[in-house]
Amino acid sequence: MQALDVLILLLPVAVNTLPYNITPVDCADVYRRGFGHSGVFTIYPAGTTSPIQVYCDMGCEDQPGGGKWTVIQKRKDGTVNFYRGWDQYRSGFGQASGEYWLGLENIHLLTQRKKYELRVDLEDFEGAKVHVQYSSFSVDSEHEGYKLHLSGFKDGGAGKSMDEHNGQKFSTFDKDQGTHVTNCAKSYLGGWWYGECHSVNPNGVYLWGDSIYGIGINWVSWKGYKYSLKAIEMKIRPVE
Ligand SMILES: [Ca+2]
Repeated sequence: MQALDVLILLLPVAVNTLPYNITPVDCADVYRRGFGHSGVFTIYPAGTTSPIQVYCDMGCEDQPGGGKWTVIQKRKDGTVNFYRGWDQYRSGFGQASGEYWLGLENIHLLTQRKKYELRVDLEDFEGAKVHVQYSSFSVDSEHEGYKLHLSGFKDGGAGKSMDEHNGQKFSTFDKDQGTHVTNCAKSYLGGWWYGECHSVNPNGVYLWGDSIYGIGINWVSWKGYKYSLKAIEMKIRPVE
């Protein structure tokens, strides 16, 4: 048998097994490896020596065939404190099985590798559910202040409040990079891409519905500044 024949025989096998030998970078890679159910998985956005736990949302009611979403932020019961400093927002905190923040460095590394879209699912205490989607989502490096880039808004009932944060750098109480003269992270008790200061506050204080102006988990174009949401989930997926 010629060397070329051997190569041709081996080629289909090599192609089929290839995805299984690649370390998954995100939940789309996990899905490709044959895991079609939602749950906690290990991904490697920063390389093979840096495993992190993440929640993969593999299904969505309006998207049959699997969501393949990598959840980067999740609030649902107030069990995790989100009023944290720069180092924590940079590296991530919380539990992949519950509430967490994936970490700015991980989010940056992911969106540097592939083109991603963003989906944000929101729920109030009356059981209403809405969402928004952006066809393009990326976060610059720490050197550039983890600046946010959003475009291609698609409304799922929550409105375009988050647009205001496009182009802003990330701020925490101990690192104010927001354009407003005050320290918005301190004023509104979260860590976020604050500008003048916010019109969405996903990492604000977990409060139960009606609350004090601006410090809760607000989504202004849906519920205003005085309503803190029951649940919010930010997730990203590579654009095919
Ligand atoms: Ca400021």
